[in-house]
Amino acid sequence: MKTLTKTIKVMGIGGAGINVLNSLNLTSASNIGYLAIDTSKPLGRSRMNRKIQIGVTGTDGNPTVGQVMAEQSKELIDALQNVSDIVLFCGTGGGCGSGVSPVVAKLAKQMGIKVYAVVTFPFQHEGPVRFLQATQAVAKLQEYADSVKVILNESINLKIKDDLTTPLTTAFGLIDKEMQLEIDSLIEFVSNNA
Ligand SMILES: Nc1nc2c(ncn2[C@@H]2O[C@H](COP(=O)(O)OP(=O)(O)OP(=O)(O)O)[C@@H](O)[C@H]2O)c(=O)[nH]1
Ligand SMILES: [Mg+2]
Repeated sequence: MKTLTKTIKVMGIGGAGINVLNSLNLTSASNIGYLAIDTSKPLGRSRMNRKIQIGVTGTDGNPTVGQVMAEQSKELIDALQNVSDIVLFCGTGGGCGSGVSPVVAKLAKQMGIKVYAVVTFPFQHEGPVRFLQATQAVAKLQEYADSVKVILNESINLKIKDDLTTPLTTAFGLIDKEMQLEIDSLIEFVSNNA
């Protein structure tokens, strides 16, 4: 049964999150809001009218910096007021998505908001630091969010491994599509389940 009593925030966090947010098919439903969150420049690229810039210096790839920026952001708390459900997404492994997303999920949990996360996990070639940062971010999200869908970038690599000429942007494009499908079905699920 459809209900409009829910107020859903769809949040793209960090570079990858905002890329995906920019390519979503936006619904005009009045109870669904879209929000781009970043700690550095890419926010300028977002076509969302609602944006939160929670830092100016960037994170230098360090999730602890992203975490602190998120914890100090009053705007972030304001954005969670009167929200019943959040669908958040990012690429883990860097500083913004990995640092900010768990803070959003934790705050939301404290406020009684349901959180559904969709995240990517870095390619092996991105190295051990990103791997560790991603692992820690996913663990934190699993602690606070109601559901966490992890899309392994490597799984896309498997699909295209025979074509060594496939550029990274093509791989990211495929991953973005997979994220979009997950996000769309979560929005539908949340909208249709009172
Ligand atoms: N699907 C997809 N994944 C991306 C894209 N760009 C980067 N990634 C992946 O997402 C991870 C995080 O990258 P970003 O989103 O750029 O990082 P960030 O969260 O903005 O963090 P910082 O820039 O380090 O503060 C990377 O390690 C990649 O695995 C993209 O355009 N699409
Ligand atoms: Mg970034």
